[in-house]
Amino acid sequence: MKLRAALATVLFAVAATATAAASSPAGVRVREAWIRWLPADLPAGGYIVIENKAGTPERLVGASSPDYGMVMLHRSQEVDGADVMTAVSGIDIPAHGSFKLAPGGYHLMLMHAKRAIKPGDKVPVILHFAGGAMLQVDFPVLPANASAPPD
Ligand SMILES: [Cu+2]
Repeated sequence: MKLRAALATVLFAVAATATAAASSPAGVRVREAWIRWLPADLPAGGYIVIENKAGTPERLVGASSPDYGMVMLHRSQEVDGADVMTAVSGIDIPAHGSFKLAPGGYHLMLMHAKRAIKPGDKVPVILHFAGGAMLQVDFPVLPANASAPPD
């Protein structure tokens, strides 16, 4: 048990070092990040507005979090009255533009929580961009009935 905990600490330290070494994407700003918490270990949705102040497009190609075993890029669509989610390989943020991940549309799907996460927590999420740039953002965790970003 002790060895296992020590190993986990070492692995986390390695991951943290790798994140710190990666450059963040020039011109990218984020706001209105939040996670909608759901009970019973259900996957949680992550939402955020990504702004691109640069003159070249950016592409979000993935995300990860030390608090979740897996984070995917998803798109929700209504098909025949049912909410259907599909995985997407990337999300384009146009030059001098922005992209909003929001309920009912594109979102981060956070799965396999590694600790008991509850409303009021903050979850660090690392956004991965094409070309290898990364950006860590703290996502506040809101209750299941929340629909707006905290402000
Ligand atoms: Cu989803």
